[in-house]
Amino acid sequence: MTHMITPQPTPETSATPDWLADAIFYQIFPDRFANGDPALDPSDVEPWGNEPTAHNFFGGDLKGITEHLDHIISVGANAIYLTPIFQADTNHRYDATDYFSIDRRLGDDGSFRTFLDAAHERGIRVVLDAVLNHCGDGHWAFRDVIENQERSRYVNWFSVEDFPVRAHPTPNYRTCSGCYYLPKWNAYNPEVREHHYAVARHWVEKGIDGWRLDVPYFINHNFWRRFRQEVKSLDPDLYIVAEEWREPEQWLQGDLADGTMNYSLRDLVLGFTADGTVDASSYAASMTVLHDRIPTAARPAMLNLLGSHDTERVLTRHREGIAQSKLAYALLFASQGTPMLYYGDEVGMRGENDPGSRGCMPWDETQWNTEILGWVQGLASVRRRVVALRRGTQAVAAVTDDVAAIFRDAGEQGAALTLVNRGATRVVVPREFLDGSAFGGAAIDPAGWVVALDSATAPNAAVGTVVGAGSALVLVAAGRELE
Ligand SMILES: [Ca+2]
Repeated sequence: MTHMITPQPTPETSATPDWLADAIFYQIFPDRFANGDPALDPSDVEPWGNEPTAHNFFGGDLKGITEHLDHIISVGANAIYLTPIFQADTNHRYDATDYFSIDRRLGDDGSFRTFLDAAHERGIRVVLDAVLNHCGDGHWAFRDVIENQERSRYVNWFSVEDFPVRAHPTPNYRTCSGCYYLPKWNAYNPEVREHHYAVARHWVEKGIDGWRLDVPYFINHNFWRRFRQEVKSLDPDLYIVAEEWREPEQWLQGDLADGTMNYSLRDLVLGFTADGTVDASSYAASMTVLHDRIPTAARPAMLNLLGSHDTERVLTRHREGIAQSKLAYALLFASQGTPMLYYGDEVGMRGENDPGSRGCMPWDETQWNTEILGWVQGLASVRRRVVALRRGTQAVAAVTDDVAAIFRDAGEQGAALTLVNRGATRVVVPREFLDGSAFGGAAIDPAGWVVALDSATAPNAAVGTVVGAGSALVLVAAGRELE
């Protein structure tokens, strides 16, 4: 009998969800956001606000998030990305022990239902973390392998080299990046794939609005192609966003993810506002290259960010520079793609990279930096009101070495121009940036701009055409008349 290999059908592709153009995300690390139910705290819980370490717990939970949805609304966000919430052993929960249950320290199915309903009632969508490359060494299937060794029913759910299974000094099974407590799933095993797709369907059926794919580059594309089909067949409006640090386009051809975490944009913005390694010309040129690498349909679905649980915090990266941090936020909210705030950055939290950036959200408002909060709220508010900032095309140019300009054009629906001056002197904005010709001849009435937001503390006489030293200016214009 001849064994035929069935040709693969053309991969199914689908459009990116429209709601992403209007979304502003807020990322939460659940152990550190708010403690709403002390009864769930682990016995070794530490006082809220202590130094975060790789191992300590602070008792944050789903009830705490539910109780603070008004804060998320007040910042201007309408979507939440939660890092993992399933049963696990660590505070970060990237080591799932059971993907079908909520971690007992966070709550249960009931508190998840309450949280999700409360979020949806307020118009907030919820995206969860799909950590499917690896689990924790406490996962029931891996425990079974430890217990029964080569006789385990689940032995081929992992990639074990020889027996007995050993974690030290070097694990003899595949892991995530050599980490012994993160055994890697054997994604080539159909049973594992079915388990993972069942996880995806389970939480979609509970009502979530999307999945963020953790280290998707460690699993083959066929796995994610089918993942997308499974998820999108339940609801094409679900958002799939891939973690990605350098090469976004591989995920964005319509068959894998809708968008990626835009760390490339982060590098450019922070290079310009924080590090001084990127001047306005190279910022503009690199932003244009990045824009052109991303397919048109995926551009509004990119998840733009300045920081996350895997980086240092925005204010820390700017060496406590509040004015410079505000410039970075101006560029974030001016850019095409959905902006994401990392919890606490909006009130000026500080923190070095993991574990420093995973501190406890301060709920004593006297500890908040109201200048940063007011600025972020202002940017979010303008973005909500101005169609061009959400849905306009994007062109980026340099006015001087220190002044970058992002032009967003929605034609009849208006335009927006964000100017960011990191330099020490005020700059008069040349006419070609106001009439649109610097951005490819968009033909805007140069007198038609209105100041929507200006971070300069001192008023200046020619406001609207001058961007102050170390400040950002957001201009908006009504739409062009049809010719
Ligand atoms: Ca708690």
